[in-house]
Amino acid sequence: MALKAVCVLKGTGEVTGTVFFEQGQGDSTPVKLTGQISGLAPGEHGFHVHVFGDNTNGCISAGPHFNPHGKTHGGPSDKVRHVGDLGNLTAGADGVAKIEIVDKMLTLTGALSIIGRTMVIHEKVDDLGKGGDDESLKTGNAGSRLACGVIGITQ
Ligand SMILES: [Cu+2]
Ligand SMILES: [Zn+2]
Repeated sequence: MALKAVCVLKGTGEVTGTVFFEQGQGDSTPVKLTGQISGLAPGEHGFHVHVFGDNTNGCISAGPHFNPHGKTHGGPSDKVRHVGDLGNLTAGADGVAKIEIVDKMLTLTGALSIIGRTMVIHEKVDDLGKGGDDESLKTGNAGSRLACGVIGITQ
């Protein structure tokens, strides 16, 4: 039986979205993400799992990128990356970004499960750790947090 999770993203502006997660048996199976985010400026926007499932003071309470292995920031296909690093979503002229991601590092089960943590969509493009400054190796210089939501279990 597949494990399933869902995340509804909201912020202080017009950006909203829903992300669906699915994973087959075993925590080494990739996680598939689908869904969409709307209300974005056209172009690329950093998209990550942040460590805390806490939105008490808005998306900022979610803390930094989920990084249980103490690595530097990277892109989803890099060996050295935060577990939460999912790169960028690309919004079209209509402001909608479709999500079609398969990620080998995320898991919905075990000690490093992302359930109870927060998905964040950012204002700017994530430079995937290649920006050449300190901030690039922490956040990818992706700017402010437009919308976020806690990842929860669904049926
Ligand atoms: Cu982020
Ligand atoms: Zn990161």
